Amino acid sequence: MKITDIKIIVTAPGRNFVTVKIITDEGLYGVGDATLNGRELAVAAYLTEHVVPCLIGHDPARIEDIWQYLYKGAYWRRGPVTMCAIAGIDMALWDIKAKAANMPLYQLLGGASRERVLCYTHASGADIAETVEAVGRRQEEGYLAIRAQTGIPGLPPIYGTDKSNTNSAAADALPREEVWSTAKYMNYVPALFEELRKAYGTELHLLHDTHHRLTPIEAARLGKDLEPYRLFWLEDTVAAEHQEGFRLVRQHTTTPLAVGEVFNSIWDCRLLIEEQLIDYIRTTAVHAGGVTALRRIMDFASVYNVRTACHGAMDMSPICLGANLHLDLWAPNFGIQEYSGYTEPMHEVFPHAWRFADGHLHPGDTPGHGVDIDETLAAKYPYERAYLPVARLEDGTLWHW
Ligand code: GCO
Ligand code: MG
Repeated sequence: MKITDIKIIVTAPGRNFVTVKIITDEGLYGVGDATLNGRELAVAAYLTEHVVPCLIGHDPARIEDIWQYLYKGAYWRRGPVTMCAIAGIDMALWDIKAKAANMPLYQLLGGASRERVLCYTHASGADIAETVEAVGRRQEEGYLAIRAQTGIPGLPPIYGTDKSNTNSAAADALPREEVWSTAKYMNYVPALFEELRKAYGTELHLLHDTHHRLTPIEAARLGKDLEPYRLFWLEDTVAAEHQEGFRLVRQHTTTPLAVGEVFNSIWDCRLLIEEQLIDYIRTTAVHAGGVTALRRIMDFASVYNVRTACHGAMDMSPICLGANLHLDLWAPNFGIQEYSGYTEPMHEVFPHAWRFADGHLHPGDTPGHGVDIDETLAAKYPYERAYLPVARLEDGTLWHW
């Protein structure tokens, strides 16, 4: 089999997605997600200009060799743009291999280790009362694990609580700015979890994301303050590049810790996993170099009893979610899968075999990873420049978002 063509498809059915479609001389094709939120066209150009010409005529079965060729062969390693580009190609190649074998991808990885995949979704509100209600609505939809984020009275909407978050494209020509106060946040947020436990009891899994905004000592204190409410995890406490910072957080709290959604390679996870400073690793197929690389991270984590928790917000396309779900079904050290859901046009542009029921996901049994792209429909949603927001402290200092 030979690769005859590779299309890079950019579409915005509510937000921008970059999709790789690899076509072969035997009529089989595969698709992969290469979306990097807010920097989509950088990845599309990387692929079109630098990657696609190298792969025409190659054997799509040689996934590992192509991965190494794109990683080592570029000389410039890692980084989100490079790793998303490699991921798009890699997911499409695994899709082709599994279709050629007439098997769902999880069978090629070693088969299912479980019947279904536990997922968590998002709930948020402007204040504690609104957030408590939002969590209740999600629970009624069947979710068993819910990430709760609350706005802080007196401050404009903050991370995870601004409803326009889903797409800052049309409304804002430039990044929206949010205001952040660590002190106000840390005084307010423990009461949210106290109220959630009062309202819904101890069985519901509750998660919380601080989006890299705390210092290690602040994170340690928040972890301690939240201990009575038995969180499933506290996510992204400190800036992700500051891996040593987790030593201090870990020494002080028994609240489980998760991190890694902005990591791009196994090297970014190494210290945290080797020293068992975290409980969950959040790398995801699109940002960490595809199925080949994510499987390696999952295996490495399994050696240290760190569990998987793939990033699965709406800015990863349904193709990335599909690839993650095959890995989730297989991984012996699976923990949980994030699933924030998609809008109707997104479901239509990316028809998929994966399905949600009773708080769980399943990748489906269609050969390949089971997700496709409807190119005719995709063409109806042209790219629109969009940015993630930025955060500033009350005095104007730029902060982590
Ligand atoms: C999460 C993330 C997202 C990110 C978004 C960035 O835990 O799902 O923090 O909300 O902010 O994916 O593109
Ligand atoms: Mg997060």
